[in-house]
Amino acid sequence: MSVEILDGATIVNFLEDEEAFNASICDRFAHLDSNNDGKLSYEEMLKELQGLRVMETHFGVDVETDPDELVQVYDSLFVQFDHDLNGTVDLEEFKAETKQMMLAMASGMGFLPVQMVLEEDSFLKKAVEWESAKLVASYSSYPN
Ligand SMILES: [Ca+2]
Ligand SMILES: [Ca+2]
Repeated sequence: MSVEILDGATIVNFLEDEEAFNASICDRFAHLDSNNDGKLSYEEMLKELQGLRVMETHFGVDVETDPDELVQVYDSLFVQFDHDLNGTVDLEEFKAETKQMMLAMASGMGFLPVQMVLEEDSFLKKAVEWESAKLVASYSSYPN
């Protein structure tokens, strides 16, 4: 966990860099796919879904702590990812839905920088790292 400052533009720029975004999606997918069958089951997705709930909490969305309600929330989040409703989430579905969620989050944040606590391997953390790597690259390209 670390505390970072980011705004909507950080996320959008990261999403627009296909190469960087695809690489982080593949990383994350492989990390979640614990039995390496190329698909994410509900159990494998649970870790990611719980992370998404954490993010929503940061954005001040009402959080239901009733365990039954929570199961329903995870179910509906899973179905949101599982576009063809075959019970598993493949890489394409994971990528498409993650992108949607990130865009929704970015437009919710707007252009006012916010301070957030980020998990080490989360997408937001990757977006922040990506941005600072790009800044360093642009500084070092200035003539001395
Ligand atoms: Ca799997
Ligand atoms: Ca599916």
